[in-house]
Amino acid sequence: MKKLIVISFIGLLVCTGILCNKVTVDFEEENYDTRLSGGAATVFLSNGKAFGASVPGLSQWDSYIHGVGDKMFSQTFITAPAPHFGGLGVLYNNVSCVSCHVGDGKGIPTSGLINSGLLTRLSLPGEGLHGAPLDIPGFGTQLQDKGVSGKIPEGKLSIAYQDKVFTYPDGTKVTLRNPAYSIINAYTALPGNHQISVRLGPPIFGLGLLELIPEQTILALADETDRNGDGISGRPNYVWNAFTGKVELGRFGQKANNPNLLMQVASAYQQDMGITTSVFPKESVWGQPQHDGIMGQPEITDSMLMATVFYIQSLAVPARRDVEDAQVIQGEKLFKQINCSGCHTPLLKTGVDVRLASISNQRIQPFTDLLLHDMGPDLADGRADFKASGTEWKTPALWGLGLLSRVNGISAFYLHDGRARTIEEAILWHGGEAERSRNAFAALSKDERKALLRFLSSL
Ligand code: HEC
Ligand code: HEC
Ligand SMILES: [Ca+2]
Ligand SMILES: [Ca+2]
Ligand SMILES: [Ca+2]
Repeated sequence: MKKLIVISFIGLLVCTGILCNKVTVDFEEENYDTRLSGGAATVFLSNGKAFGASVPGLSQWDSYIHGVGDKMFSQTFITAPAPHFGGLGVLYNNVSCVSCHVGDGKGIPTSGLINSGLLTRLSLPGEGLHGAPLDIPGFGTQLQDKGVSGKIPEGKLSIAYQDKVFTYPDGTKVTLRNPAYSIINAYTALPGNHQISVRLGPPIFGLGLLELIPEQTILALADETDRNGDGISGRPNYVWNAFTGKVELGRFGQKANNPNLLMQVASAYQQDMGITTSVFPKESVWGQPQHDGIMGQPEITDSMLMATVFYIQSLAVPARRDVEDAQVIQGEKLFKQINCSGCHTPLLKTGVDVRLASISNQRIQPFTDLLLHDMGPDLADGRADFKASGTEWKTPALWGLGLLSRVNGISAFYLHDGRARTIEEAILWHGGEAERSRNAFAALSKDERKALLRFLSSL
């Protein structure tokens, strides 16, 4: 616990900007190497391991901790009692972090299978404690679809995809798959008014950099009343931090529903795998019939938890490729011209992390504003998450986009629930605040669309 406090104190210094404010660094925009997506935290890898490299320049000690975290991330946990890596369940969604974040990239959207990278958030309409989604009695706010031997899962997600054809103004057709979700085999009755949000595990590299973007930078990108009239009105989420006991800016999770990596990782252990920590010492099934009501020791130690957090903080970003290709350069211009960049912010600067020079003060190209946007009815899950409404999603980072399928070895899946099978499909789903951009994309010539897609694949 002591270690945790020291580390989070350092984190607090960083997050409150005490350090960030004092440091001003001038970035040279001319002659900058545009391949450096993560600044000094960039690695030149474009193979299946492109998301799994540590940031350059780690000390020997930091490399050691990164390695411990790497083990924690890829470790398959088993049922307690076990001498090592026990504690899985009582109920859980998967047996390891890596099974939902394959190769530190995305998960694979299947239901129920062992490699399913999907999870289903649940709630009742209204607000729970501290503005969180409201628990469903007997289920909590996440559906655990697997259980250890002798325990019954809370239920299973059923997915039915239906084809939906999009026709470009030039007559070209693209078939999208529209998902319909429901929960089947619930272990006890689910209230009729329950809400569900199905989400696919996103990539986890480069997140140390995103955690370091000064809060003022993110807030400055928000335009809640759309003063500049471009149809885009991003706004921040504010969420509960159970560790500090405060409401803080949300950054992680697909609705920016988590304030920092410590909270994100500790809740993943608890909710996704059934592993308790000192941050969340109660099992996810606490208070449900299948729990014995006994709160034991945390199932992993603080140093194991912090190593997992550090592992994620110190994962590098893969460099861009083909940046001098004429088609890629044309695509980049179009990306700005049709205002994709209105949400997918190309360039940001990080603040200071006193432990890690290579992620501090970096010029990065994440292509996200970390803000919430109304994406229209077709993408809506209808479930609020703190300040995020049922139609809002956080802009995802686009770095590494062209490498996703190489990393998971199967195929890449896009959008919050993996419904899109290509980057083009993902764009065509954009609605709401992104409708103008989507329409402008559809109105481009075939060659221009190709150029834009080529640019996105170079990220
Ligand atoms: C069952 C699949 C699953 C498992 C297991 C899982 N995750 Fe995730 N992870 C997700 C999903 C889905 C999200 C998005 C959650 C949301 O939007 O609320 C996510 C989000 C994250 C994020 C935030 C990413 C971002 O860009 O906002 C991090 C970091 C993360 N997980 C780390 C972990 C760690 C560490 C573990 C193991 C302790 C783990 N995950 C286990 C599915 C999973
Ligand atoms: C109003 C803000 C906004 C605009 C404008 C916008 N996007 Fe997005 N984009 C988002 C959000 C939010 C998501 C996530 C939606 C979801 O998961 O349901 C997203 C998702 C994506 C994805 C999928 C990423 C992944 O890993 O799954 C791609 C690719 C993408 N956008 C490209 C573009 C392009 C190209 C344009 C311009 C034609 C564009 N976006 C315009 C907000 C925006
Ligand atoms: Ca457990
Ligand atoms: Ca549950
Ligand atoms: Ca605006």
